Amino acid sequence: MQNPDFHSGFVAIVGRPNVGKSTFLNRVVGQKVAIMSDKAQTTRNKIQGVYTTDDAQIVFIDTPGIHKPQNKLGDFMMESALSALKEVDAVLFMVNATERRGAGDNFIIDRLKNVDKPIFLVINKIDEISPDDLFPIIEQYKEALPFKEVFPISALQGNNVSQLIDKLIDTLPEGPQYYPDDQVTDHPERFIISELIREKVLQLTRQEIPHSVAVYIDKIGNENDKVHIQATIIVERDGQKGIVIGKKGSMLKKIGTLARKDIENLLGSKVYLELWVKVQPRWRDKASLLESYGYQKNDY
Ligand SMILES: Nc1nc2c(ncn2[C@@H]2O[C@H](COP(=O)(O)OP(=O)(O)OP(=O)(O)O)[C@@H](O)[C@H]2O)c(=O)[nH]1
Ligand SMILES: [Mg+2]
Repeated sequence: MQNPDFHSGFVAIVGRPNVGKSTFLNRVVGQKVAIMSDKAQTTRNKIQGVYTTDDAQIVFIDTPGIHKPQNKLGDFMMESALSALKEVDAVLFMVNATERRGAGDNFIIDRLKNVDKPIFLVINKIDEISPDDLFPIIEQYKEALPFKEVFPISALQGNNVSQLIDKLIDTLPEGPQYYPDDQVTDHPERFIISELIREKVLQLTRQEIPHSVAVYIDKIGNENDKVHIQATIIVERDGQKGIVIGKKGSMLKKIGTLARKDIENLLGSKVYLELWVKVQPRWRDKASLLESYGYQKNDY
């Protein structure tokens, strides 16, 4: 039977691109549910990560980094991020300890002014600064909002993360267990598989490629003792297709090998991954294509 003092709730993680929101989420749930890269605007959809103990369940909502939209995909990402604020019991506003407060942060702070929920300021990447630098960083934000608490953390190394979780649990109301103990995300495997492939493209390519890529899963089936996956990497121009394929297919092979390992980890079985590359001009500005590549409203 469920513990009568069970605490639960939804917590949004918002912040500028690249501050470490997805890294934090993955660390807390102990599994890669959101892809990560050093490129800004890695996350494109809201992604739930579920953290469950005997006494509590926190459903974190990782969101796309908030930035100025350049196309319909960007509009979609911003709407996903900002809509998360309406659905939650608490908010983590994450900033990067190595960057000064900027226009992007101020834009988010303005949105948070209308949010009537406890807001935690999370200063991430403290492994990259000296402890003496922390105080001036806190000073930059302290007056901006009535933060419930300020937590300097390192999502990468884990410093102070469990303290933050304990405090969040204290803040959340008594409530039901929304997801079973063993469920760590709301997204179907198909989505995570496409994201793991996109992550490798992001990590291995540069310049305009990361922003121009979508991944579409054509087929998942069982063959002998392997899972056979066919997927298409969508880019916007022929030149990008050439880069993703690489010399004699070398880049596509690298992407495939790394993605296959991650997908095997996820599924717990051997995988045969077949990748194709297709050019779809200006897909980021076409509503119908956005939807078919998984960027649709109410994405959970
Ligand atoms: N040194 C250091 N690097 C970190 C830390 N947390 C995240 N990073 C790095 O920061 C980069 C961005 O991490 P993500 O988790 O993808 O950031 P994000 O906020 O989800 O980014 P978007 O999805 O683009 O908004 C990656 O290269 C991470 O390895 C940290 O605590 N310390
Ligand atoms: Mg992210």
